[in-house]
Amino acid sequence: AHEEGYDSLLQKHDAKWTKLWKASDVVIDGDDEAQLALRYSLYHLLIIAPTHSDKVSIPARGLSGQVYKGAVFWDTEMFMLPFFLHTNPAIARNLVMYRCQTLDGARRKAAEYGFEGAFFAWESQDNGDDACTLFNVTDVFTNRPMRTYFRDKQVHISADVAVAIWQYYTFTGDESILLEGGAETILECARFFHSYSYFNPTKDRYEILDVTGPDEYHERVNNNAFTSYMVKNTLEVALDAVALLEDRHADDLAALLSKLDYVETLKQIRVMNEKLYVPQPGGEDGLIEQFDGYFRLEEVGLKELKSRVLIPNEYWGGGNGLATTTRILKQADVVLTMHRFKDRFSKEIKKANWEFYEPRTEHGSSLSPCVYALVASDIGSPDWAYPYFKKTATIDMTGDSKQFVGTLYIGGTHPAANGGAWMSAIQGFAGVGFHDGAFHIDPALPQAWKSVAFTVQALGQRFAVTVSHNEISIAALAGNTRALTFVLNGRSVLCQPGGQHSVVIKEAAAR
Ligand code: IFM
Repeated sequence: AHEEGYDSLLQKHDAKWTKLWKASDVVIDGDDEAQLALRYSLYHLLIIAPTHSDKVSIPARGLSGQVYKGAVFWDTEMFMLPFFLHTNPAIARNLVMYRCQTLDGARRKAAEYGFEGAFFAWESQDNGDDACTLFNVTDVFTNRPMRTYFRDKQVHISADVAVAIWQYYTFTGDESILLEGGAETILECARFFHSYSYFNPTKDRYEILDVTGPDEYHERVNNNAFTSYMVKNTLEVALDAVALLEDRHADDLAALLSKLDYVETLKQIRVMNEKLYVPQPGGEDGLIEQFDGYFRLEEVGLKELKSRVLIPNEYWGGGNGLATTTRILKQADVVLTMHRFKDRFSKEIKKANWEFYEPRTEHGSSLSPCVYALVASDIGSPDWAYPYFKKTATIDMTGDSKQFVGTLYIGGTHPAANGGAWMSAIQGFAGVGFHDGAFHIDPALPQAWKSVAFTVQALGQRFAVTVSHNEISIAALAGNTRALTFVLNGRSVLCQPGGQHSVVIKEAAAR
């Protein structure tokens, strides 16, 4: 470095950051505070992203401290991956490959619990082994370790991983990920769920029992909505991956099925996919019950529950926590299901569930507010979304987050919230989605925002997008080699290399 000299190093540094910001920046016109907070969030994601290796991923507190032992959670797949997929697919690939590289750790964990396939670590280390301890909360009343079931029962982690791999493939078209461990990982996750599931002969259906969903205050529940939808999605992507390989890489598929001894399993997975129970919106109110029996729990307001706290930082979950016997949830669960599977629910159903679950959500996890922002934007209520976006985007600027669970300090930076801030702005307010090979843009900007401009990419093609209250503009960026379809507020356009399109919109009215 000394030999190269300060000026040259500074120039290189500057060039690198310019390139990164060009791909990742989001420019908000009309809201300087949001602009600062969002850039701050993106900066944090960029400085901890593994650009150099596909054997590491991003831990839940980045590199800011020792809490969670530097381990990787579902935070990465669920809340950070979308930003990288849309802006920097090489990093997205590294994140996804980390899971493929740690498949053996997930196999070890499945075997340890007596299951088949791959059960990913709740707190994943370098080799995929689980850093999560069985007693990971200290009871503030007795000062004794408390049994929790994060490690044993948050099985949705294997679904989060499998679906992320497929998402990477559909977003980038990069089939190599499937051949380099992606397909194997997806199939092993599906196999895990088959072995974990219970076939209910009376109801002639598979069920996913004894799990802990995102809402960690209610452990070991049956038919948790989020978990069951994600498991179903895992089976679907496993079958999609098999169909794709059959079509395009038949020899690789045959070798994989034989290596994994998977021919029988594949048949079982097809049947399970047909017969898996996923909780549906019920009754006149259209609510999805978070898990079996949730509606029978005590109805109590958050304020009232807080007034029952005896010792600051006492844990609300576990066997006898304050929230355990009530309908108060730690973080978005059913509403996260509404976001992940937005096309499977009507606006009315999403609204009803948002309105029901929001007042009952403590937002005790930094992963929660952005989900409420996303679904509020999706139903055309950006002003409901805005405070949740702000909470997410400013979390590490204000320090306004939970700092202790029991006696454990859990402060530090919050990369999942940083990713959630990007999601709320781009997938929420700007209304960007990518599915079936096309970008869909249905904005619902908050009042304060005059416009938002950003870059997105998919299938190797990059575009500049500007969204205002009455117009969406897109422009293909230099280097594009093929056309991509955009559905802008319901109107379909084919954006050729070098192409530009604008459509006038009646914002939110279309939703
Ligand atoms: O992964 C999260 C979990 O959902 C809630 N507790 C903190 C974890 C790490 O951020």
